[in-house]
Amino acid sequence: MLKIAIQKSGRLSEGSLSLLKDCDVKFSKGKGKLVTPAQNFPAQVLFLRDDDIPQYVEDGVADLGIIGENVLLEHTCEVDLIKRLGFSKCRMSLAIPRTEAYQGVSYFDKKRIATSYPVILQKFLDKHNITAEIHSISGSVEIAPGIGLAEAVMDIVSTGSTLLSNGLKEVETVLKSEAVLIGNRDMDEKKLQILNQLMFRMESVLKARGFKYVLLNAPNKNVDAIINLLPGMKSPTVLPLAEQGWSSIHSVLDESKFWQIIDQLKALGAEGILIVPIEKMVL
Ligand code: PRT
Ligand code: ZN
Repeated sequence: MLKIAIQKSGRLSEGSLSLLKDCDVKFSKGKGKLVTPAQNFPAQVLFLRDDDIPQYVEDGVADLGIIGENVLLEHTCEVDLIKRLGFSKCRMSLAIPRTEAYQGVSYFDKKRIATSYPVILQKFLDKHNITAEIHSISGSVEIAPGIGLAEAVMDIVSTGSTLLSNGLKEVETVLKSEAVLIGNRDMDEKKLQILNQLMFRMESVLKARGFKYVLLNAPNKNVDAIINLLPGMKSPTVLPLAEQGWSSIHSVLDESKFWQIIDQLKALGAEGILIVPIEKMVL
């Protein structure tokens, strides 16, 4: 039985729940429940505060955990980073009042910086040979300059609107973060076997994200040119259409590339273009 800790409620919950669901690990998330067994996989899901997860995984209370990479780096715990999961992306940045002129990191020398992530900030300051006073506070970091507690902040930024509405501007990215899967270092053979099964599922789910299945019809004379635009997993499938001189082309495509090539596809006579989501991809 593998014990998987995920955030009870917050910015990681939805992504963690949908990843497990896409891996076909089914369980009911009853209100107020702290632990629930999976119905069709040898696992239990624990619902915890994200900050508690690294320690629980280190101690073996949970075998696996899903947390933000920022939390992992702040809590220097003895756990393994098994996989980056691609959701809950954000960055940790230094920000200063909008009206201040900024010429580089030396700005922070001798300044007071408020943050909830003193370990990460200290590492950044050391790397840049900056001596600053770190004010460790647990929430609402962005108000610190306004109330005279600090001259700068280091906080998590996603859209940037929190900084903006507090009269701050982002001046340095300290690190980029996303959800990560962490694991206990002493799992026994049985647990490692279940972990292998879960990783196989997770990798096929994560690989499929960001890719689409493309189907289109094209005149035969342009099939080669269109195939050149559509690098499939191996090579695209080309099938003759009932209509003479036309073919149907099927391929897998990086979603972000689709909008770059759509005009070229149309210029080559592609018609009836369908873009279909892929649930899992086993290579
Ligand atoms: O209750 P619990 O302790 O479990 O949750 P929490 O309140 O500590 O964490 P939560 O749910 O806020 O965030 C969990 C994780 O999500 C973080 O550790 C990050 O890895 C990731 N994440 C992604 C974010 C954001 N985006 C984010 N925007 N965490 C926090 N924010 C906050 C940020 O602190 C700031 O107040 O959102 C504000 C900035 O957002 P923008 O969009 O205005 O820039
Ligand atoms: Zn937290």
